[in-house]
Amino acid sequence: MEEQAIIDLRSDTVTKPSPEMRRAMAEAEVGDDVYMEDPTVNRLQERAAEIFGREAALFVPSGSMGNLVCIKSLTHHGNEVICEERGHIFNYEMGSMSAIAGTVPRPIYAEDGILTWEMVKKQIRPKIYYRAQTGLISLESTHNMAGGTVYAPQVIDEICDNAHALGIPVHMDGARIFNAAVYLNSDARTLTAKCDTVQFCLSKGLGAPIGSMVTGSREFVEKARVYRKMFGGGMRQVGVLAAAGLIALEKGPQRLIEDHRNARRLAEGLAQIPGIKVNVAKVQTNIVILDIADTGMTSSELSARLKEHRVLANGVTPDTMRMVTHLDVNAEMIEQALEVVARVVRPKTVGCRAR
Ligand code: TLP
Repeated sequence: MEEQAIIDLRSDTVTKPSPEMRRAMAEAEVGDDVYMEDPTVNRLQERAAEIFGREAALFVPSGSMGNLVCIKSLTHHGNEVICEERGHIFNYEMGSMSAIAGTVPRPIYAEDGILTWEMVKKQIRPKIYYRAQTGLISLESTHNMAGGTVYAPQVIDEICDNAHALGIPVHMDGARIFNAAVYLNSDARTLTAKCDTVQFCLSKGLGAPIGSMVTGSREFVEKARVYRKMFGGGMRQVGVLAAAGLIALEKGPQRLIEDHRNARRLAEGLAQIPGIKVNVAKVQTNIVILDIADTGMTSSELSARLKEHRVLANGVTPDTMRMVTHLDVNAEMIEQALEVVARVVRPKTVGCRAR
């Protein structure tokens, strides 16, 4: 019997470049991008700026560096950055907003990860010289660890209008902004129109092997280019990667709807398995967060058991796990994964774990 393929639900970062991307990479026209002479990178940057309706864009090696150059470009040392408590910039970027940008996170917990102006305004520091100043508000859409949740455009606009009236810029960690756009049947430009800067990833659901873009005003991008170089992110004949990025940007968004469909089916199936709790109604895009507390296993135990059956998924906390759909997981694999989970979470283990 043929061995079952690995079903990798750890993240949409695991996607592999398509044959079309590999061909484009092999044939890419290149130059030295530190001299801004790589024609493929220049094309990618122009296209990203156009799609987002901005003056300019910059190719960066990762989403983390993209967020960091935005934070660094928009703030001063000692400033506070308002963000959501489970947000990526606060939890998964190695403390770089403090270690490198010299800022202090001011996290706020929000149901579903979605901040509102009501919540944010209470955390804005008064304009008194002896208090650290609020330098930036950072939003995340979709919100990864809250389960791929999406900001309604009015909520973003309200935060931006009020923040701008106080002279505070707003950054969008839009690693998965195209998933948000697909969910809302809108477009990335409309959703982020009022944000000062946007970071989005080419390398997640869009399918490129590497890379993110930051976009905003020309003045911002000039600063961001300086900081990218300072952080070691100046790249040379990187058109080989930008070529894949261009395909990701043009073709990636169209198929995200499939990932969303698969995630919903996954959530529905998981919700039927005794011991697993999933709020199916809250699954909007390609991320499913499941509560496994009643399975009698910790997330690392369950991860290990699933791996024995060639299904990969990571824990978020001991009691919760995340499963992410993407272009290398099809509907059939979702059904197979559900069978594996149902087999591994045996009813007799349910409720057995001492809590
Ligand atoms: N997220 C990764 C992990 O780091 C958690 C994942 O598997 O989802 N913003 C958001 C909202 C992200 O989800 C990520 C990556 C990033 C930024 C950073 O992107 P990279 O990994 O390119 O630095």
